Amino acid sequence: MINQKPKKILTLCLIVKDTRILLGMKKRGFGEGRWNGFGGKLEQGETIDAAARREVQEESGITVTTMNEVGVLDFEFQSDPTKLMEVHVFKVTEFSGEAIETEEMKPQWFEKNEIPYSQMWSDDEHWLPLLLAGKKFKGTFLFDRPSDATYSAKIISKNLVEVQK
Ligand code: 8OG
Repeated sequence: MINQKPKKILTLCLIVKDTRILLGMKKRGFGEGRWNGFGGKLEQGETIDAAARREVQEESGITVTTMNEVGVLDFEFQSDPTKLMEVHVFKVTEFSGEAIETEEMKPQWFEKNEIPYSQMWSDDEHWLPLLLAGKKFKGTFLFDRPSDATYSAKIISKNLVEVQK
């Protein structure tokens, strides 16, 4: 039996307004030093939707009004085949409040054509353009090993497809 650990479910929300997207610089923990959307793990008994809204609030100060799930990404790691992550990606299109810096994240608005891909997770340049183009997708990325503050995981293989719903 190879996959003994349960799949870890995570959320990731991208807030998009007109020509811009809000990203946060992760100040600590997993993903530190990279720009990313807002999200994280589910709390005990929490739905994926509720977890996504809570994480946006906690990490950016923004309250989500309208969001849609646009993608599901599976992440696998060659260094640890039992580590499986399933990230539910949401596009937030209506919200209230202003982005504020929190303990975890420093938010900043970027023009859609000036996204700092070189300071983001290596998979983002593949699927984020689909999100910005209004597409839905699902994908699997196999990385060499998990990223940390000094190492950016390399993609060994990927399978990313657009889906209709
Ligand atoms: O709770 P924590 O901060 O550890 O959650 C990790 C966040 O990072 C969560 O929102 C999911 C997100 N995330 C990954 N992997 C990747 C990835 O490859 N790309 C992007 N953009 N986000 C990721 O866990």
